[in-house]
Amino acid sequence: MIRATLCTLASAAMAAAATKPAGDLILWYDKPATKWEQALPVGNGHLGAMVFGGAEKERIQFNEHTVWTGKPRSYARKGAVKFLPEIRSLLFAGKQKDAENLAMKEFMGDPMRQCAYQPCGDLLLETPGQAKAENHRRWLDLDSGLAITEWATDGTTHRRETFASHPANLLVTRISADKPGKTAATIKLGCIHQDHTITLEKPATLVLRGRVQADGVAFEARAVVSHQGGALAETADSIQITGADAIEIRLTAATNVESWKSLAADPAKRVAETLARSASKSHAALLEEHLADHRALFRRVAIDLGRTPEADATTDKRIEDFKNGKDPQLAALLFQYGRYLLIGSSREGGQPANLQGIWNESKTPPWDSKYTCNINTQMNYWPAEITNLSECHQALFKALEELRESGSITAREHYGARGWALHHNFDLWRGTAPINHANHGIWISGAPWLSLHLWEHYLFTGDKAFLKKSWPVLRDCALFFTDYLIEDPENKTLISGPSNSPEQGGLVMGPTMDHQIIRDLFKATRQAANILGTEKDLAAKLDQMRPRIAPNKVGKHGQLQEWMQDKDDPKNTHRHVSHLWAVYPGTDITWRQPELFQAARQSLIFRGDAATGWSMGWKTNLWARFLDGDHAYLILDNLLRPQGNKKETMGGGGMYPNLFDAHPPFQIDGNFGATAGIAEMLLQSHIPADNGFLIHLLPALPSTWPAGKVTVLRARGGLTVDIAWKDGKLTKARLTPSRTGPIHVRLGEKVVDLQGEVGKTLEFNGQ
Ligand code: FUC
Repeated sequence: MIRATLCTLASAAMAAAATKPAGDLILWYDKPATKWEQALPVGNGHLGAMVFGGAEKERIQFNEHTVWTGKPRSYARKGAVKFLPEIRSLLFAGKQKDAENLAMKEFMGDPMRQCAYQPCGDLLLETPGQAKAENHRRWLDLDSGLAITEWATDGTTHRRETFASHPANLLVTRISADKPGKTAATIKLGCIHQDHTITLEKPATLVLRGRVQADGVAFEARAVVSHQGGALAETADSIQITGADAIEIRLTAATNVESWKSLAADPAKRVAETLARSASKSHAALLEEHLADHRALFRRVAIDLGRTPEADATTDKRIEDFKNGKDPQLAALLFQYGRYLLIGSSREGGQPANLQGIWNESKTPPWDSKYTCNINTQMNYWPAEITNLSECHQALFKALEELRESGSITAREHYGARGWALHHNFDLWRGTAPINHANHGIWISGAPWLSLHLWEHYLFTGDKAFLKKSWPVLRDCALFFTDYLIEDPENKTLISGPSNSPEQGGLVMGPTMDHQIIRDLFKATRQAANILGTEKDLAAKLDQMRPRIAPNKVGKHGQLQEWMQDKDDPKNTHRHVSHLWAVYPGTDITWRQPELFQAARQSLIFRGDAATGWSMGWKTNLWARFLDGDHAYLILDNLLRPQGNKKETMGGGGMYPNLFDAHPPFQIDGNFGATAGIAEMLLQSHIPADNGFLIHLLPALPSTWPAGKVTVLRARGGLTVDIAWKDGKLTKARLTPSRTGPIHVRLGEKVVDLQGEVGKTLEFNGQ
């Protein structure tokens, strides 16, 4: 009797709890979001939105990629170059503070701060009478790009679906129920910018017009409402639908930003054109178009790291429990989420993914939600090539063309040099001059590090037309350094400076990271010149300068030196691991140079495993390159902890409930770093091997993932690669080359040479 009662109670409780939606490529929750970091992101590279998923009240907070503070301007300080020789002399004389003081006075950008990415507005939905909603569940389906909320009231199940269509440039929300006539909502817009109006235009359209500041970015957003059945009523700023079968809202937004140089565009015209383009398309047709576009990118890669019943729990619970080591599918989900976020925040024709991708709800976001390029912007794009989203890289490449132009002024005014320069940040207005403070803002490797992304794209795709188009950016970047590098009076090597090892140690001459990057830049530019059959003189000059650049050095603690002097502190656990750039993402130090490789590894051990979000992203990749899968996994494990718990995450970094990476605060780079890191654990292709690259299969497989499968990754040399493994050993790899010739495959210590034929898939089982 008692037993029966307990069972009944238990099953009643189970019936009330929401059940997991179908599929494993989902983030799901059984409560609405109360905080932004619980809401679920959708995006199309132009518009981004965070869906809170409430029943009675819904908030869909949206962004448009060009809503920023400020306006077009140059940040270069005229005549700063006059002070360059003195800053260098002071640094050579060991007078760092004097050099920094002089630089603060005469060498920094004008102004010394850059602008901030801004929110656009809110789409607000109210459905009275839902306070007693049951079986509430909300989820994000990575495979379809749909954010869905479902709940039941009085026997009716209600459903809301939101997606961001790239082809239509629309944010589309559909509300429906499993019974006719039961769908109702009051629809409003909101905005936190002071200077805004919200009006109603017939038929059934809400219009938000606003300005970030008087002479700056102006924007318009329009929400067009339609309904099947029921009745419509309007007020001056809201639309009310009652008794309908379904409601659809199509929202788009645009600004007056014509380019980084002009505010001459007409937001109203843009919005009208966008809406008109799909006005005749049904909801089903819009959805179909969106799914085709999204899946063409997303479905290229599938990953299976194993599945346990833990994968049925809500995502926030899974993050809490990940430490138990029983939920490998969460790592696979994190991997795919990084790909999803890149598709959502970086599409051709849009701005590149910023510190928060495309999602931001604050007028004063952390670090302005701009582009910090002493690690963060680059990390955003680490997964782009290897995880088969090459097209998503294009938004960054467009920005590089623009930075080449704005950076040429900085090169001239600050360094008296040809080519272009970029310091540790840029913004919508393509600021390139040093900002914030001389002790970390004067860092010269923004341009070459980002330019190397062009070269990487070429290595992965083999696209010569692309290389030709990108050549001016690459060439001018190298040209800058032929003018900029200076001879070290002591040992006569060529060194960089004034610069810093991000973001510590202050202003110095010759930080190791700069030299590693410049060496790789010279090598890539030289090879590109060769491939394109152009600029022999420049190529010869690069050949001549490259060996003279200050080499990597091993210091007294067995570490790789971060600076010219052997002054590293083995107790330094700073989040930046800049001098390890040559191991990842660079290629200057590999296991083929055992002494330097060992020293770099020692440096990473000194830095420790505790870190902020992105730093863990970087360390995952580094341990993968050190061919230590278990250590790479350990870092990933730390990253997959609930954020804010210093003890568990060993540094405060981790994950928010919506699987957004926590620096903390939210910074998207850690998501991308984790995705790239998981890929790098399964496949590496950075080491040249006669006319191609060594394809290293399962280079850092952790013991926690004994069996699994990944399809279809990309490797340098234009290969696509599928890998399956069991009991920690390769069972089958499939390699499809884009050209005919030998393929060198490495598995464990063994290298096997296969003969590849263009477009023909080779199967390899390790023999
Ligand atoms: C760099 C990092 C910080 C932060 C900021 C956006 O300055 O050192 O940790 O990620 O970028």
